[in-house]
Amino acid sequence: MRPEAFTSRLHDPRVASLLGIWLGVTFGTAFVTGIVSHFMQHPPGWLDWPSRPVWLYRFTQGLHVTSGLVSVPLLLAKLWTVYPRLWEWPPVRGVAHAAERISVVPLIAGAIFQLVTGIANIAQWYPFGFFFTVTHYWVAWITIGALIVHVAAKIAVVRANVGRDRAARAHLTDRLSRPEAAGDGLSRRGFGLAVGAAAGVITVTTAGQFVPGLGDTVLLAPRKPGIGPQGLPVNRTAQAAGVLATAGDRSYRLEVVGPRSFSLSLTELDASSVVTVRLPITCVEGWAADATWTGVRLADLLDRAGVPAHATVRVESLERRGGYRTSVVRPPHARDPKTLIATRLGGEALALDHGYPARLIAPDRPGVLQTKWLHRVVML
Ligand SMILES: Nc1nc2c(c(=O)[nH]1)N[C@H]1C(S)=C(S)[C@@H](COP(=O)(O)O)O[C@H]1N2
Ligand SMILES: [Mo]
Repeated sequence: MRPEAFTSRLHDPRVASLLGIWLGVTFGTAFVTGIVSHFMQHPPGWLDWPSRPVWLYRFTQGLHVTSGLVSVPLLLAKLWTVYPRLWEWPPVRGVAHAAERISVVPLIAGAIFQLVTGIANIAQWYPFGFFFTVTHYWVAWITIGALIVHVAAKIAVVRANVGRDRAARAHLTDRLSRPEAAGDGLSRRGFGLAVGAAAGVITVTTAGQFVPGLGDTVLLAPRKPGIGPQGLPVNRTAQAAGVLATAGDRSYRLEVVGPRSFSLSLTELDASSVVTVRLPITCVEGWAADATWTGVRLADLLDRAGVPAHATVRVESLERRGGYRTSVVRPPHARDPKTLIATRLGGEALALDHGYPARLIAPDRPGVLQTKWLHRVVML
């Protein structure tokens, strides 16, 4: 376990520093975009997310998932590069050194946890007993806190390692293994190319799920834009949501509850002044798919019910259980002329799995808030 025992040239401080910089970029991106996604789904009282630009959430969430996936080869490479450090001797050289070493534990544990749970969520695989979004959110804070401590502790070392000043590098006591020339196995350049190629392949085969027109390159994602009923993926089917009987019921009516409540049958809804808009569904799992929706403007229904312009409303599904059976719509979205209670998709009646008889579709909004199988709109 002495440093001489690790003969690979890749246990090298410059390699570790370069990987560290890239990981800082990808984890920083995933953190910021993750916070955006969290506060879009759970906005504090003082915050009204804008409903424009239409593509904003598609962009931030696509970046979130892509930066997380690209972190996988980077993190594995980094852990390989630095693992001889585990056997560093003496294990601690004072308080600052001890603090720096201990901060690496939540950093590594948190980073691995975030990547594993994020990928499990994309695969809709929940072997763990906790609720994904809440845990993923809180562990993000722990991980980013540990990352900031780590960057603060290492910034001087990284500067010296990647800078042009060779003298500065020579002064470093921060050696991972024997000095340069020594070592065997893969060269540093070969390693860099391999890690870069892995990151590149992951980007190309997953980013197409949110970049318009690149759907055909999506080889690694479990759901692909363009594939599914009416050319659109489905996350929760009507059967899974337990709405097969209620959604198909001919006595269906949409209730609008406000100062002047009223209700409409599906025929009446279709006969109202309908408009057609092109908007994406943007799932938190990273896929986005454009579609053409036809329906009544939510704002028109709210006006008719006498709901004031500054009011917040809630849309409610026929679904009886499930975390996404209702969603809150604040004024920027409720009053946006592109926000519809849609009854048609691509010119046809909505498929049962896409929310027949009626669903919400709004611009710049996470998929989890695009509630399907609507039966009530309530002023809060
Ligand atoms: N009632 C209800 N609506 C829902 C959901 C749900 O589970 N229940 N899932 C949401 C999620 S996570 C997404 S991504 C979109 C997907 O819409 P689609 O299945 O029509 O593509 O529906 C949303 N609407
Ligand atoms: Mo979703």
